[in-house]
Amino acid sequence: SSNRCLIAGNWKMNGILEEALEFLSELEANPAPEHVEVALMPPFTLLHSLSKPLDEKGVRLGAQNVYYEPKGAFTGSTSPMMLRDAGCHYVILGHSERRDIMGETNAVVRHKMDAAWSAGLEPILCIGEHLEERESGRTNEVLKSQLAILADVDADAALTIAYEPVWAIGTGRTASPEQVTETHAFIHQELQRLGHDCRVLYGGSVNPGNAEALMRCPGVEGALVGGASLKADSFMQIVKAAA
Ligand code: G2H
Repeated sequence: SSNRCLIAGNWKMNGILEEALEFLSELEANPAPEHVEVALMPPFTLLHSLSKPLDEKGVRLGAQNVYYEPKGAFTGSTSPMMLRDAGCHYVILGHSERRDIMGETNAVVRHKMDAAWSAGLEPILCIGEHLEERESGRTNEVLKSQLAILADVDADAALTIAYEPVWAIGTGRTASPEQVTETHAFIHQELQRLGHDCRVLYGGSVNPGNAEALMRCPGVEGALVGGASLKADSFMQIVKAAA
């Protein structure tokens, strides 16, 4: 269903002000089709400066992480209210880079989701299996345990899921349409069992060349785009492929 479709750009640890301004000026030439929602997750340092110009272009703002405490002596951390104050609608949580590099557990991710909801943010919860998990037939088991943190969450909580197979992230290797269709069907089934009807995005080396085939897969309602979101031109090509 196209009005549920979201294309979100995750800049990860990339982007200084000069590059962000160039991105904005290139957006002028590439307006988004009306029935696709577009969002951008730049680093924290760019949130305040991008909030107004992105809003004027109908692009929603998001952050890539948040801390679960509301304020206080937590050097280096950012609270959910700070993100709201900077104009964020979304916050990415549970990205595999944070799980694998920063050691975030499902319990920490759930704690952050609760904090995000209390500040009015919409989490984009990332889930996904590692290569050895897929190869040993444990994909569904891993996804099920990552989704289990939603067990006692209100059915109407604002939430988007992003399925990102870890072996397809930044590797240039994408899941095949068959793998994506099969895995998204499992995720939707699991969400339904848990009482949630939320949007499920695909992420992992999405680019202008493969976006159309991926976005056509049943159960795929948008994309979380990393590398290809750094340039407005390729990002907007992906947005158009989803239209
Ligand atoms: C997956 C994705 C965005 P990339 O992490 O979250 O990144 O498109 O570079 O694989």
